[in-house]
Amino acid sequence: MCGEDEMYRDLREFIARLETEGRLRRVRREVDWDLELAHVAKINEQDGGPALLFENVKGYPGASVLTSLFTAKERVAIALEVPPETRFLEIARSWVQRIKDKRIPPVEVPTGACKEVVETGDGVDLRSLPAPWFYPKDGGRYIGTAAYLVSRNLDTGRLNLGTYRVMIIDGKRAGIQIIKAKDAEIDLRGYAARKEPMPVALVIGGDPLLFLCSSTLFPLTESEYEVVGALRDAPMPVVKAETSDLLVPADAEIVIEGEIMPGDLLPEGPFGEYPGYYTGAGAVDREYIRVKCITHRRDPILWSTTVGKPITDTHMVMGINRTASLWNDLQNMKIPGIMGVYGPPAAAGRMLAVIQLKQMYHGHSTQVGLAAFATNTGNYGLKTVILVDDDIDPENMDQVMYALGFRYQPDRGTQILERGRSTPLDPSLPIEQRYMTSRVIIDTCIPYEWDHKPMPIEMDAALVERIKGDWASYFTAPAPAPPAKELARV
Ligand SMILES: Cc1cc2nc3c(=O)[nH]c(=O)nc-3n(C[C@H](O)[C@H](O)[C@H](O)COP(=O)(O)O)c2cc1C
Ligand SMILES: [Mn+2]
Repeated sequence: MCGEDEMYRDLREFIARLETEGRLRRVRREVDWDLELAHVAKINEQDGGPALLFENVKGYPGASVLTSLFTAKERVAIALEVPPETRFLEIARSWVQRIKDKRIPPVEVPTGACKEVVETGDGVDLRSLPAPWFYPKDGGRYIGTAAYLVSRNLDTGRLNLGTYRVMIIDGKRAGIQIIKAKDAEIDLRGYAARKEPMPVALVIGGDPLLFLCSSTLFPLTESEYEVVGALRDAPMPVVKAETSDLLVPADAEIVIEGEIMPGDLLPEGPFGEYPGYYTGAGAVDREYIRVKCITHRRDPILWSTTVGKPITDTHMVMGINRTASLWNDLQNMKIPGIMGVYGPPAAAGRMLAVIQLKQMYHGHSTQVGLAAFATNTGNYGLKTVILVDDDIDPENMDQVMYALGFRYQPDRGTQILERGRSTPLDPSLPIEQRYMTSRVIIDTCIPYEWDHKPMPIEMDAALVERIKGDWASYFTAPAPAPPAKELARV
């Protein structure tokens, strides 16, 4: 047990804190995993409701399902140990500062709560866990929506944590959507060359930061375990898996161990995804996990995120982690003058970003726009960068609209780039051609090179100070005395 107040050992400590503050409710009524559970969660989220812990899932005594954990900004802030009212951009700033030039490797411990129950051989059945069926046209029950896959790179030995959706095919097989060039897909290429299966562990639970980081675009060489360590300022306790030398978080809820055989495919999907549409091509043949062993807590909590139209968990999670990782990437490029980065959750933090800068030289704003697309984060599917001057708050949409309305000049301020890496989930692209996208820089900054810049209106600073210092007096002063003489009637 870590003991310090600064971090959550596991999902349960986080749940307990949320519950104490009225930010999580238990659902005790029986709920069907077949659509009902996900629909209750989604309706709750549309109303801005709390996190939900479903304790009575039909046919699954003893297990529960957690949803809507991160649909509210306040709960994201709490997971990152900043005050709940912290603005989104400031939560991201704290993330960027905490991992700057710091990595803390995990520490191996002998055993952990994730091993309370160990199922192998005939005992292995994915359907023994209460995986929800989310939307009517989904291809199956999705057990992995807030899960992360642990894999090892054969060349470097680096352990990767990546969130990729996982659908139950049958008791011992689960389809997984690892999009091309994601870290686990690159790991898989190494095993493909050797014609060997890749050992994997699909994990649910543990410190919520594990999930926030497993769904962040860190460079291929980085281990998410070490970034989580830096964010927590303490090493992540891990244990050896049962069937491989992979390391899994000791305090996880559920660990599904197995292997992926490169090139061996089965249909996965469709799934009602976060762009608000089912995945383009319906069911697609993909690699799948052959499950060998399942370990879990005695009363496991299956954490799930809702997907579909914004704003769901998925949008908030990507909103915060893409904002933080784009900002972190830009910071690593050492470009001066970047004051703030904001990836709005409604665009999942990743299709569009607003970047605030203090221009310092000719071409500075164009440099920042191009740099955003060249980062590890922005290279993957970022389509629109809106550049704003340093007096515009990128998180304040009225101010961004002001900049777009008054400072933006379409011919000068628009630069289109034609061929960038896309996400196959983007519904703005034809279904069969979704790996490449165009991009646009929308520059609302007043040009640096103008000799005659528009003159901004400012109040008289000394007067503002005097008025503020004496504010109450404007409302408490006695009524003015009546005039001495009655005014002559006209
Ligand atoms: C809820 C959620 C679901 C996601 N599902 C997928 C998915 O099915 N496939 C995928 O490639 N990426 C998915 N992502 C995005 C990846 O998690 C993200 O790109 C991450 O960087 C992958 O890890 P990696 O960089 O180690 O490959 C999802 C993200 C979230 C928040
Ligand atoms: Mn990674």
